[in-house]
Amino acid sequence: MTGKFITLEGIEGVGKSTNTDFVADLVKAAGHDVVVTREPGGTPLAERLREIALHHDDEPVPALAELLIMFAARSLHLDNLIKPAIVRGEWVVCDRFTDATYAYQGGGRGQDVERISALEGWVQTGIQPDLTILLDADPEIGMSRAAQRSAADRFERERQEFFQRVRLAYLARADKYKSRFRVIDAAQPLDKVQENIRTVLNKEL
Ligand code: Z5A
Repeated sequence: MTGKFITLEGIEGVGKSTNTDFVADLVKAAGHDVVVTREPGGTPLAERLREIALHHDDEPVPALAELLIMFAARSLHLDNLIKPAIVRGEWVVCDRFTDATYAYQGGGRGQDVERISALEGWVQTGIQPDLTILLDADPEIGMSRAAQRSAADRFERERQEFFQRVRLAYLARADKYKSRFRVIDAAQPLDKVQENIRTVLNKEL
C-alpha cells in the first residue's frame, strides 16, 4: 500500500499554512491517514536547519550554503518522515517542497538551475509530489497579509522584486509540470480559495 504526497507552494503570506491544514482535513474526511509537515523542517534535526536558514543573522549565509541547507534538511525529512509515511500508506501534506528551492534559491537568489536539479536527483532519487497546489498572488498581497504576524525572518525582509522573481519562477514550474500542478488564485477571499482547493482535491480523492 502506498500513500500520496501533496505539496502547497507560493510566495509568503498567500495562505499555504492555512490551506495545508484545510487540505489535510479534506484528505482525513475522505478516510485516509494524514501526516502534515513543512519545509524546511519536518523532523527535529531538519527543524534545526530551518532555524539556521531563516533566523541566523550573526554570520552571512551565502546563496550556495542556503541551497545546501535546504537539501540537507530535505534529505532528513524524506528519509525520516516522508518516505516511511508513504510506505505505510499515509498521505503526506507538506507546506513547501523542492519547487520552493527552484523558486527562492533559483528565481530569487539566482542559483544555477542545473545545480538545483543535480541536488534534486541526488537527494530525492525520483520521489516527486503527486499533486502540487500553487497559491498564486501578487507579492504585495502576500506581504501585506504576512506583515500582520510575527517578526520578519531573513526571507521576509527581502524586497518586492525578489518575491516577483520567486513568483515568476513558480509560475514557470507550474507551466512546465502541468500534470502535477494546480494553480489557484490566492488573491480571492479565503472561502473562494478553499472552494477551488476542494474542487481540485475531489478529483484526486
Ligand atoms: N524556503 C526556501 O528558500 N527554499 C526552500 O526550498 C524552502 C523554503 C522549502 C519558509 O518560510 C521560508 O523558507 C520561506 C521560503 C524559504 N520564506 N519566505 N518568504 P515559511 O514556510 O514559514 O513560509 P512563509 O511564506 O513565510 O509562510 P507564511 O508567511 O506563514 O505564509 P503562508 O503560510 O502562505 O500564509 P498563512 O500563514 O496561511 O496566511 C497568512 C495570513 O493571511 C493569515 O493571517 C491568514 O489568515 C491570512 N489569509 C490566508 N489566506 C487568505 C485569503 N485568501 N484572504 C485573506 N486572508 C488570508
